[in-house]
Amino acid sequence: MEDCIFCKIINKELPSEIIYENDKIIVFKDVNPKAEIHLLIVPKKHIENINVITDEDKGLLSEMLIVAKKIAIDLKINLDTQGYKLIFNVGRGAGQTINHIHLHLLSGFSNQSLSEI
Ligand code: DGP
Repeated sequence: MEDCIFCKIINKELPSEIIYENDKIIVFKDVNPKAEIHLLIVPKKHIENINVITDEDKGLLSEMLIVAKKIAIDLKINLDTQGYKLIFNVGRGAGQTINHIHLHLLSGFSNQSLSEI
């Protein structure tokens, strides 16, 4: 997608702090972190949001969760003391600003309201 910021990050046309990458998924730091750890898990396939996924995307979406888990383990996030949240914003009304599916992984909160993420 020509005008998609995340497609540009995926194609390395825009810089980002990449944490993990495989042939289908990239993970990078959110430029405007709302928690100590704030990562975006992004499929390389351009899909606007959860509302337009199809059966064909089942594998990709489960892989996003598997990657989230792997990263949480790699970062040694303790589930009892810290834990993490996984969030999809779907649609402008829910705060989606980038129209390319992304899963927020957040961990380490001060007093952040969920509605601000
Ligand atoms: P959402 O509001 O759910 O669409 O989340 C989009 C997130 O993407 C938001 O938290 C800020 C982040 N973001 C926007 N532009 C960039 C960028 O150019 N680089 C990075 N690393 N993150 C970005």
